[in-house]
Amino acid sequence: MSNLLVTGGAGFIGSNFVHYWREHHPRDVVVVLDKLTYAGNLDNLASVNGESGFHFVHGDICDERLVLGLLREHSINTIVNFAAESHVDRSISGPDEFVQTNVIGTHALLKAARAVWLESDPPVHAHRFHQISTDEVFGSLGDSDPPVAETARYAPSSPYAASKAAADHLVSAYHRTYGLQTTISNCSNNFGPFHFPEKLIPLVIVNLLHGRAVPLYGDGRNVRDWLFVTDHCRGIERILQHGKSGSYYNIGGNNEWTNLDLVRKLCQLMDDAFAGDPLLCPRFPASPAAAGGTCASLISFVRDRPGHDFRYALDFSKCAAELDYSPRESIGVALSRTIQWYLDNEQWWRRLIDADYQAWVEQQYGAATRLASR
Ligand code: NAD
Ligand code: TDX
Repeated sequence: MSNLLVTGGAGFIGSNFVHYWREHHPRDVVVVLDKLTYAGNLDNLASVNGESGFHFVHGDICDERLVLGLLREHSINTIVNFAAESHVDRSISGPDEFVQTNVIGTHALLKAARAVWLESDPPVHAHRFHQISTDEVFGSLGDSDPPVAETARYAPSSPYAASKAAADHLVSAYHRTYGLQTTISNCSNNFGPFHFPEKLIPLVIVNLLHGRAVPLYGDGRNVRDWLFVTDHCRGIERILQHGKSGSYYNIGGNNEWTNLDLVRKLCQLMDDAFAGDPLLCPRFPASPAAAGGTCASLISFVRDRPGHDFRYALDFSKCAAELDYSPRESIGVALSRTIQWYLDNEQWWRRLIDADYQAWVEQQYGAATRLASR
């Protein structure tokens, strides 16, 4: 039995992980520590909040004393660190918070873990610090480059990626220098329920429903590898259970798409959803699909993201061989399920489309891309 501290557990992947873990390990204790930034949302945890064995703590990972107290109070033996500023575009317009949370915050967690697990009397021998990292730390690939393995050099492009790379180096240093038991996973672009609608897939879904332009950066030829969030959670579970301390593991999706092809696929799936459900037309009358048109008419090319990485792709053969990991979800089915989740949970994303957020999106990409509100 484990007692987990899940930092950033009210965000997109963290909350999916909490649900996954509670379902598969119901006897474990799960403590979520989350600052509830714009990206953190207690609604994501509504179905578990108040249950026995689950605790939510509103706080900052940079607060080392708070973390020390939580590790002791709940006899935590596993930390899974999802907490981060996670949006590349925001890191370009304001990098400071990325350094603060992603670097200083991870270091505060490491210091607390070292104090409680290694320096207390008696030390906690069976412990694990797991860091959630990203494919972005490896930098951009060309069209014909092979997918990157764990041994590839870190070459981050954006302030976001650089802050994640710095955090990973600190985690690795705490393993080599102090003997902290650590693992790091680098994963591809996730998608699925509870994804904040500033990231490509949920932004496209919400804009299509409102007849708003879908902004594709540059020529739309950049490539991302897509991973359904539940596959990611299963990969993390394997690493926590069987991963070797001090190791890095790639969790890939084997699902490379150009942004343009992915958005076209989403448009097609949305057209199909409207064709199959007459109730969607009165709910979302501004969508082109409501008037028998096609959602693809909303695709619009906008100025490129500065330093936009061309392609990411992960070689996850180590995870497959050592941990028997492979992604299970097919992209078509998983995208349809994701669209359906957004259709079924309109209240969830409506609340997020507030004035502050709209102002930020508009400032970044122009009025045409602004999300609609009621
Ligand atoms: P997210 O932005 O949806 O969630 C981040 C969460 O961290 C939020 O709940 C936020 O409130 C919380 N948080 C932020 N600063 C905090 C602080 N100082 N103290 C405590 N909590 C804080 O992010 P996500 O997409 O769920 O990503 C989770 C992790 O996975 C991140 O570390 C990210 O770098 C990594 N990752 C994400 C993807 C992806 O496709 N989304 C891919 C690879 C890696
Ligand atoms: O409006 C958009 N238009 C567009 O063309 C947005 C939001 C994105 N894009 C492009 C940029 C990327 O090539 O789509 C691709 C995906 O963009 P994001 O959803 O912003 O994700 P990305 O920048 O690839 O980073 C994501 O995956 C790696 C997560 O946000 C990171 O946290 C993670 O580390």
